[in-house]
Amino acid sequence: MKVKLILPALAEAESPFWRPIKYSLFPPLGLATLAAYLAPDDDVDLQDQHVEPINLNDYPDLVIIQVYITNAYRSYKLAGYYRQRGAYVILGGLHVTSLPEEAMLHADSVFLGPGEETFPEFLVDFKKRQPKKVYHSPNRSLSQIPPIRRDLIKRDRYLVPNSIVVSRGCPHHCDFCYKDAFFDGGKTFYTQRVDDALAEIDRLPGKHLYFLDDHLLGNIRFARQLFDEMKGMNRVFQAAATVDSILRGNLIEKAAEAGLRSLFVGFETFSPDNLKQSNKKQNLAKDYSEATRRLHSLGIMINGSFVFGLDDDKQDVFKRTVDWGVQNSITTATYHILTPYPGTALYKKLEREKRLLTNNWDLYDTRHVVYQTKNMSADDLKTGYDWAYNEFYTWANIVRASAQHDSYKHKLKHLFYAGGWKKFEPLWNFLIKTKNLNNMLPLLESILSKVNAKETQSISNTTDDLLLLNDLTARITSPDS
Ligand code: B12
Ligand code: SF4
Repeated sequence: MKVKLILPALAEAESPFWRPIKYSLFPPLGLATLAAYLAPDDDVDLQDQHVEPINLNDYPDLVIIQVYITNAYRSYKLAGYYRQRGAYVILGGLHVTSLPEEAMLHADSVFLGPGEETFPEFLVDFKKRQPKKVYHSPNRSLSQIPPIRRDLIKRDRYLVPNSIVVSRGCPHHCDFCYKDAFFDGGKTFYTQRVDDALAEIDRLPGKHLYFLDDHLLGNIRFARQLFDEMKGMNRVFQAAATVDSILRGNLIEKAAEAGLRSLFVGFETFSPDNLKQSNKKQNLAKDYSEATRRLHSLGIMINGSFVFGLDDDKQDVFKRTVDWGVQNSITTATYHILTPYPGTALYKKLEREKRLLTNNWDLYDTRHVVYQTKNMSADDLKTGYDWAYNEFYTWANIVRASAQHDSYKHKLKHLFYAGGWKKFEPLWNFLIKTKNLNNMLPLLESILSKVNAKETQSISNTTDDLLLLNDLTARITSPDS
């Protein structure tokens, strides 16, 4: 059977503000996970439109499309195109799970929730020529899932080819998060067996790993065992976790010993009212600055996530949030305009209050205001959001934030990481064009190396790397190149 798996590009990936590097970070792990259930003699093609143009001159028997909210319209178009060519087209992912009726108009079958159970079930039905219109997965488990088809991933197109997920969902229930909607009707948080997770790690070449789990520290027993076992594996890794999990017990120390070097942390808001309204109880009365100090003392860089536009936010929220990030030496900040994804408790609340302004899903990208705001105008919210991004990433603020770390190496790593992410766009574009992105991995690994061990030697390595990167950028951006 000829099978085609497609991750269509997100709408913003083709906007004038598109930063190609942001969409060349991670390969389509969900689709590679599904591909593992196909037969060995199936002819399989996996295409990610963020890193390659989609080849439309083919006639697959089965087309599998992953639908996010801002690629929904593009997904539906592609689905229509391939159905006309006689393919059986199936749609799944976050947006299909939120709005199955909408997706059904464009597909032969739709899938709600995770695919590890429903996709193999569908394949059996499809062979018997009796596929159902809708598949829903109530029994969730990650035990005995086949190894992800990483051979289908074009590694050289991604900065972080070694992305991995060892759990699904999260133990919390924030009302703006997709999580409860996606996992509705079954378990909302579950992990792999530690042995299986370790086996998947072993399959990944090199040193660097990026855990895409919503909350890697969410199951304390699992995380403790995983980190204990990873200790001797000589890996460096990045992950995401909540503020309370950083402050509680000694799990974060164990993570650092296992190789954790950078953490995505959901601070979201400083207002207790906002936290209560969003059901983000786990952040209430937690000392955010203490969490950052603890991470920094372990040499872990921080990517802080913040949401603007919650009902208690006023005009001063932007400056306060940026200032706090700089004062607390956050390495990178991810700001979002509050976005009510369909299916979430937030969407239902704003719908009840008649505050939703549009159902144009392309605008649900956390950069646009799609709802009636409370304590500031939509224009002020958008302007404040844009200002915050620009302000946080001025060189002055990057230098100010990095200068406050105790260790010289941490200062340099901070400068390198934040500057590299936001200030070396021409270099990234060049590397993407020349398909050399993957060659930057050793550099990333070097930036993520341990802060306190062999400090002098590593400092000189890092300085060399910084000079090299500066030199490269200067050459690439010079008019002669
Ligand atoms: C990697 C990632 C990205 C990548 C995505 C590209 C890529 N190559 O995958 C990049 C960097 C581009 C990205 C960007 C953004 N992201 Co993002 N991202 C993720 C992340 C961390 C991991 C995705 C993943 O690989 N999961 C693991 C795999 C195994 O799961 P999966 O992809 O969902 O696939 C499974 C199922 O969905 C299902 N499935 C999927 N498709 C299909 C199709 C069929 C036919 C079937 C049967 C099954 C099926 O089966 C798979 C196996 O179970 C998730 C968080 C998370 N843990 O999932 C957030 C997440 C998807 N991102 C999110 C957000 C908010 C964003 C941004 C808006 C952030 C921003 N401000 O810029 C942007 C834009 C996204 C958008 N507009 O929709 C939200 C999405 C909310 C929503 N409702 O859309 C998430 C859920 C994070 C969160 N907790 O809020 N992201
Ligand atoms: S902690 Fe993060 S992943 Fe978990 S429910 Fe809240 S926003 Fe979602």
